[in-house]
Amino acid sequence: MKRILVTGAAGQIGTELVLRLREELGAEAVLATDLRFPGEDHPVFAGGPFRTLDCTRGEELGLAVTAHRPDTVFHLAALLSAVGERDPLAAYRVNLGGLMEVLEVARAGKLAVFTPSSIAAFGPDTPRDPTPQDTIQRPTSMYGVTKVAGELLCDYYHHRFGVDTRGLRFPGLISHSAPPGGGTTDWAVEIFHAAVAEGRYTCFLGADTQLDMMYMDDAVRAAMELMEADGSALRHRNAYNITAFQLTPGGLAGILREHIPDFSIDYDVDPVRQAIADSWPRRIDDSAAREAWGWSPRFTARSMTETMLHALRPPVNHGP
Ligand code: NAD
Ligand code: AKB
Repeated sequence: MKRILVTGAAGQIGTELVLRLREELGAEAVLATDLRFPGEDHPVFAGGPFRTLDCTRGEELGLAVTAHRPDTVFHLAALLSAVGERDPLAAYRVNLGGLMEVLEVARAGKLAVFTPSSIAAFGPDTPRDPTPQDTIQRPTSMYGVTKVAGELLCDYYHHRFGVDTRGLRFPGLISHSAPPGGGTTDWAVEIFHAAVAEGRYTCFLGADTQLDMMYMDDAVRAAMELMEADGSALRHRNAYNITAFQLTPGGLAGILREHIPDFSIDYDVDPVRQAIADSWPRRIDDSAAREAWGWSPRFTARSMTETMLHALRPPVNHGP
C-alpha cells in the first residue's frame, strides 16, 4: 500500500482516514475524492490532492486512476441507513452502482480495494448476541441489502478475477472531527455535542437499545491494518466482523454524568430508526478478525468518552 485513492473522502470516516494515510505515506500519495467539494478549509482538501468525483461514473473513476496511479482504493462513498430508507433507489444506485464501478476499475488496474460493510448487513433472523462471522444475513433496510450484496460482489471479484478485495463490518462509529452522515447510530455522536453545548439530549432511539460501537481511531487503524495484512491469512474476502464495545443511550448517558453531573436525556423515538436498530446485532463476535491479523480494539466506552469530551469541550480559560 503506497499510493491511495479514497472515495467519499469528505465524510465521517474519510476525514480521519485520509489524514492518517497522509501521515503514513506522505500527502501526495493520497488522492481524496468526493461527490461534494468540502470547502477550502476542510483538512481533506487543504492537506493534499483532492478531486470531485462521482463514484457511480466509471469514466470519472478511470480518469482519476490514470492521473494518480494508485495501488489501493479505500471506497467509502455510500448513503447510510436512515438516508437510505428515505430514498432507497438512490441508496441502491450509489452503494451498489458505485461499488461495481470501483471493482471494475480495480480489476482493470490490478488495484486492492477496501470496502466497509456494517452491522447493517445483518437482520432480525440473525443471532443478535453474539452475532457470528458466518451467519444468516437477511437485513430489512435498503442500506443493509446493499451491504450484503456488496460483500458478495467483493467475494465474487476476488474469486472470479483475483481482485484483492478486503472489508470490515464496522459497528456504529463515534468521532468528533466530522459529523455522521445520516445513520441509525448517529445518536452516539450527537449526544456528545448536545451534552457539551446544552447539557441535555433528546434521543431518537429508546433508552435500552443496545448496539455495537467503536471509536474512530480504532476503525481507521483496523482498515489500515487489514490492508497491510498478509493476504494468505484472510479467509474472508467479503468482510470481517469487528467490534469494540456496546452502548445503550441510557448507559452512555450514565457514563456522561460521571463527567457532566447535570446531564439529562429524554427520548422521542423515531419508529424508522428504532426498527432498524432492533434488527441489528447487540454484539458481534470478532474472533475471526483477531485470528486473521491480530485485530484488537484499544478504546473502551469510558476512554472514548474521555477523549470525545476532551476534544469537544472549550478549553478552560485560567485568566491573564
Ligand atoms: P458519510 O455519509 O459520512 O460519508 C460518505 C461520503 O460519500 C460523503 O462525503 C458523500 O458526499 C460521499 N458520496 C455520496 N455519494 C457519492 C457518490 N455518488 N460519489 C462519491 N461520493 C459520494 O459516511 P461514512 O460514515 O464516512 O461511511 C463511509 C463508509 O463506511 C460507508 O460505506 C458506510 O456504509 C460505512 N460505515 C460507516 C459507519 C459509521 O458509523 N460511520 C458504520 C458502518 C459502516
Ligand atoms: C448507520 O447507522 O447507518 C451506520 C452503520 C452502523 O452502518 N452508522
